[in-house]
Amino acid sequence: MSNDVIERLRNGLLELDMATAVEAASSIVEGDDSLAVKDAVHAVTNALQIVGKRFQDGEWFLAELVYVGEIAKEAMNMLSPLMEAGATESAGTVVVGTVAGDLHDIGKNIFMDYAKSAGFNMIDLGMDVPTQKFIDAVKEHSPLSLGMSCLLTSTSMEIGRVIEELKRQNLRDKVKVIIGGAALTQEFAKEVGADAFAPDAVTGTDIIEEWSAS
Ligand code: B1M
Repeated sequence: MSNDVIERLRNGLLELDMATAVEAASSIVEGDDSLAVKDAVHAVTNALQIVGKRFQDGEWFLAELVYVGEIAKEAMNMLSPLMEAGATESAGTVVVGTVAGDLHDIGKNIFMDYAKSAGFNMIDLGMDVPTQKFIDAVKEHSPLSLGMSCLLTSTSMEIGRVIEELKRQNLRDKVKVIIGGAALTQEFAKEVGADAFAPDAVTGTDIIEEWSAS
């Protein structure tokens, strides 16, 4: 697979050109090359980081942020099935959601794709997930791990709330908590009592694989 198609995907996002991004994602899917799919996911992530900087610097506005989010989701919806193709037997169940008040789900979905391809049974609670919904899902599925994604500084304390509620309901020692998303850090994870912070989807998958094996 040539680098040109990956570059076209990246440019489609950076130039807000849905047709180019979809055409490039479609070529990658037709190529059925797992390495190219990983490069493509990396290109989407990288382009969104650049977009975030443009937004932060006042070069781009909310309308552009919304549209680039739609392009990224369209491309990821096409790429996702190829990432799931490697799944074999279940390595365990993981419940995942984006915390209350937060409507970012692209990174959460990429983490889910990687974890699925490593054989995990992923239960997606979606985004803007209230504390009680996380707790109910832990009670219902008894998962190996509970994953929370968070991209806004203003909603990061939701993670602490969920962990406190797990403790209050005597569930904390029954589930490993992993957190990820651009607003979080290792220090924050320690502060709120999460078991692990994942800076990216690959590291997140490595962490739950370690938990699954132990
Ligand atoms: Co928003 N937004 N946004 N946005 N947005 C950010 C996050 C921001 C950093 C942009 C900026 O200012 N530089 C900023 C947050 C600042 C802060 O709080 N620190 C921001 C803001 C301010 C906002 C609004 C408040 C804007 C407004 O309304 N004025 C608003 C909030 C809405 C809300 O949530 N209530 C808003 C809205 C949106 C859209 C809806 C338009 C759209 C999201 C669409 C969607 O997700 N469906 C959007 C987008 C696209 C972004 C940026 C540009 C890209 C986010 C993204 O998808 N990145 C973002 C800039 C940035 O992140 N630098 C930005 C790519 C993705 C693959 O990365 O999610 O980090 P990420 O995931 C990574 C890892 O973090 C990790 O794996 C992934 C792949 O490696 N990971 C996990 C993530 N979750 C994990 C969970 C795990 C493990 C690993 O285990 C459970």
